[in-house]
Amino acid sequence: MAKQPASKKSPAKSGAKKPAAKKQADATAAQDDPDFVLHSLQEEFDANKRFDADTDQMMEFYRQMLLIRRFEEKAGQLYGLGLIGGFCHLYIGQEAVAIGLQSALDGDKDSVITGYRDHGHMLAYGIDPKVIMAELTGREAGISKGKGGSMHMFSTEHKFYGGHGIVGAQVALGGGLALAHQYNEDGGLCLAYFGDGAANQGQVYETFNMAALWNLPIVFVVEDNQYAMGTATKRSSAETRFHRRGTAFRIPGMDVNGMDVLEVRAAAEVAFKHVRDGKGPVLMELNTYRYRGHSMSDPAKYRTREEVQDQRDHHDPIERLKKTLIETGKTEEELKAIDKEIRKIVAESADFAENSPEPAPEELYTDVLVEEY
Ligand SMILES: Cc1ncc(C[n+]2csc(CCOP(=O)(O)OP(=O)(O)O)c2C)c(N)n1
Ligand SMILES: [Mg+2]
Repeated sequence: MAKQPASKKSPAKSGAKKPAAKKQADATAAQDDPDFVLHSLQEEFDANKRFDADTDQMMEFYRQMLLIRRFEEKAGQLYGLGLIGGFCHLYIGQEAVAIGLQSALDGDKDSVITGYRDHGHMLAYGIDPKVIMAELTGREAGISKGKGGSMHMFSTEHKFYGGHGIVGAQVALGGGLALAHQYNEDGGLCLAYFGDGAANQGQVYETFNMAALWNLPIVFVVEDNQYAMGTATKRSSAETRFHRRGTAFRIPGMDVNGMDVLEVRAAAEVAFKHVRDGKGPVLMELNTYRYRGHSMSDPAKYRTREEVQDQRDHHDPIERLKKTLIETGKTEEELKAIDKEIRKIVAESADFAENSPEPAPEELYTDVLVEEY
């Protein structure tokens, strides 16, 4: 089969201020490389699936995952008390994904975008839990001034671009962020998270095509938590091995246990290096599980209690790391002390949120448009 001439592979030709000509040529070279294999990254990852963390690093991962867990439990309570309005999607069970991946980012350069299940991704940046809880409860001190709520958190300071309620939309927007990284030559990559349900959206594949064609610096992450609302992946998806779905676009895939933070981090090292080396997008499938219902209003009757209990008992990411830490000489007491400290931080964030004022009514008219017309 004849290959496309190089010129046909170029992105938008005219309006581009700085056409990344060299990168385009590289992209074509990669596509024409007869040795290019879609599972090459998987093989590299399989050769060493455990990130070589020292005890301090593991303790930090433990702290961060526990912070997400306790924060989300508290958010669930506040929702029950009527202090959180609208929708609220908890991240309990999925903590190792955000921590394993985001701990490998370059905070000064890289961008992140996700869907509405976004509290954990914010906390993974080390953003103060107080401003996140204030956002959830719709307070002025919240990170989006209390106007975004649970689903629309945002921090340009951290290059965190939301927080999106339209399933799958963040993938196309992530493609745009990656194009900006390439265009501005800032050396950053975009980490675009989406769910197993979102993975069936058409715009995801349009983005895959353009990202591969233009060799964009983007890591696509499918957080396969086994359900899209009440529908199990096997009932909604013809191909549940999501990492294979980039094959048609020559995007290498990686299959990762999202319940093991050290495995997630090891996978991140391989994927991010590939993208940073200018070799184009990667598709990662992170196999995980959400313990709670889709949102706070979901009684989760579509699965058995035993199924959830089995995940908690045998696959919990925090318990898994705790076991490793104890094997390396940490004591139960030391780990309990961390939990106590985190519960205090979370309780303080809830107090702060409850005692903060709501935004003034005039705020309804701000932040609507970027500029005035
Ligand atoms: C375009 C669009 N269609 C439908 C919905 C309603 N909806 C909200 S979440 C959701 C399920 C998405 O599941 P998944 O992508 O697996 O993400 P998860 O909630 O499991 O994190 C649906 C269908 C929506 N918000 N946007
Ligand atoms: Mg899902």
